[in-house]
Amino acid sequence: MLKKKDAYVVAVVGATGAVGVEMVSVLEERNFPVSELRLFASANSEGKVMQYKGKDVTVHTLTKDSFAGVDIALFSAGGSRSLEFAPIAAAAGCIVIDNSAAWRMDKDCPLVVPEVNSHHLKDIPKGIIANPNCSTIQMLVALKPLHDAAKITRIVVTTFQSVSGTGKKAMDELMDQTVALLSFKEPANKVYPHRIAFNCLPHIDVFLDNGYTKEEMKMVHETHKMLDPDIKVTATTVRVPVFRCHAESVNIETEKKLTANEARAILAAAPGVIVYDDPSKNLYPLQIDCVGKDDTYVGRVREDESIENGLNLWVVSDNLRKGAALNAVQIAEELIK
Ligand code: L14
Repeated sequence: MLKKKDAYVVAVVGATGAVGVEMVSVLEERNFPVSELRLFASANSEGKVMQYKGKDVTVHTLTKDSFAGVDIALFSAGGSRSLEFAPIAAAAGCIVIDNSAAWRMDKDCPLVVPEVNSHHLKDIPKGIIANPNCSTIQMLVALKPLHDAAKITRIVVTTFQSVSGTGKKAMDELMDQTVALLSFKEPANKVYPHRIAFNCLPHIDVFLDNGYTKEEMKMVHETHKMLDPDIKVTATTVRVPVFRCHAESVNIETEKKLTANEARAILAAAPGVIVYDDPSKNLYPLQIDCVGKDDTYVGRVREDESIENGLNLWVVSDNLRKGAALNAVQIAEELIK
């Protein structure tokens, strides 16, 4: 679908957002072959100037005519904008890689983590590829090699998600509330329904009729679409007062027995995974240490002694990098291979 070229016209839609900014820097860092970078955002960002490879690039208002001549469009501008503009971009001839939840469960849109299911990129009927949910991405980067080795039958996951997933306003809210509380002032909350500073909220995205949140059900449905529809998955997603990086407590049950040592060896050899696990030295992955990192870090690997074949893992990754911008750029890299 994508014509091979020496370099591509790349658009970033939602360029001024937390993920958009990261997309621009990941394109630069990885030296993606860009012949021209076009940045789009909503009207309030019109005329803003961003930097790419030492040059100024002006941000323009997204319109229906923004996509003429664009080869690859990376979208991170929210679900409703993706629903409206991704088909317009695809009709103009570009391949869309969309970071929102809008197209993920569309059977004609591949949902891809390159380490897990890059083969799903063979067929892109709508010209739209979906970038999975941040929490699902890092969980599957860690679980794919274990599934290949021992066949996972059930996953029980609890997430500890940073506020940057919600965007810059939420990062400001955590900062402002923390400053207010430490200054003996009353903190205001606008972004979340409750205070996030010094608190955890068992609530990410909206509640559904089954009592789960949409974020929790994304982890179920996206795991089925990308890894294996037969795995039983249940999730609890929790917002924690951390700025960046998500952590996850993941319990798996497998068909074949894996010892903790075997699991660590499999993970150490897996693409995109770093095992960081030495309890004798208090070593385990921490959200504050994974900021800006590309890999998914796994620690606290141990056998679940309550069942025959089970493991517990602690999985940490940067939600704005592997959970969003980096994974999107890696999909683009797969397309031009
Ligand atoms: O990509 O942390 O579906 O509030 C939507 C909720 C990303 C994270 C998605 C959050 C998520 C976001």
